[in-house]
Amino acid sequence: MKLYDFELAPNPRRVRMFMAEKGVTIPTVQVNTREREQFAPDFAKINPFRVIPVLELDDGTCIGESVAICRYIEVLHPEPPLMGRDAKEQAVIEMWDRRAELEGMSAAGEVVRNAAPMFEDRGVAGVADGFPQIPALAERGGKRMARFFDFWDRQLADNAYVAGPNFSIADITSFIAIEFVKRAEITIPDQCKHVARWYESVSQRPSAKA
Ligand SMILES: N[C@@H](CCC(=O)N[C@@H](CS)C(=O)NCC(=O)O)C(=O)O
Repeated sequence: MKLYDFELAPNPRRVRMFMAEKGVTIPTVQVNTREREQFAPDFAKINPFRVIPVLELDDGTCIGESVAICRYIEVLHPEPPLMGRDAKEQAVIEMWDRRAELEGMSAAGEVVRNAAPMFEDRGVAGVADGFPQIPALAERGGKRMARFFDFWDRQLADNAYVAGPNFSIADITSFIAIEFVKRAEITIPDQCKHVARWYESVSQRPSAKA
């Protein structure tokens, strides 16, 4: 089994953080997306969408998508549970994780991909060129992040963690979204005290360094 990874990329970091929480290690193959290694002809066989992370199993099956990889690891290593134990917990965690992905990661991606010079003509992950950056999308992404922080502050006012009393994959996705958007110098707004408290506690976890 091996994980196609890149230490500077946010989505692979989600998987590394998930593995670190579980004490799982998997050998990695570094795919330097800054050097465009995802566009090497052979990588299309690993992931035709040309994005990382990908988990390659010993039988050759390639699992793309961070959450699908985490799901696989969760089934093999159920402790500590990060995706819920029973039907209700699983549904609530998935709800918040999807929200973190759709409202947080995707808004952060909108900002970074449409503003950072390294993504010029590559406004969409996994495309080599021909997708110009749209500055208005970066601006709108910033507004979406403000909305994300506001919702998360309300959720974290009443909950220790994003999906309730226990740390879960929803905290990992939320944390990485905030880490990702820092590249565009967007940080937790001063008034979001609950997000700041939660972010500080997640930052202290050893897995935050994975
Ligand atoms: N939905 C995918 C997103 C994967 C993704 O966008 N990965 C980025 C790295 S964080 C990538 O490989 N980008 C390649 C590129 O920029 O062309 C997931 O959850 O794993």
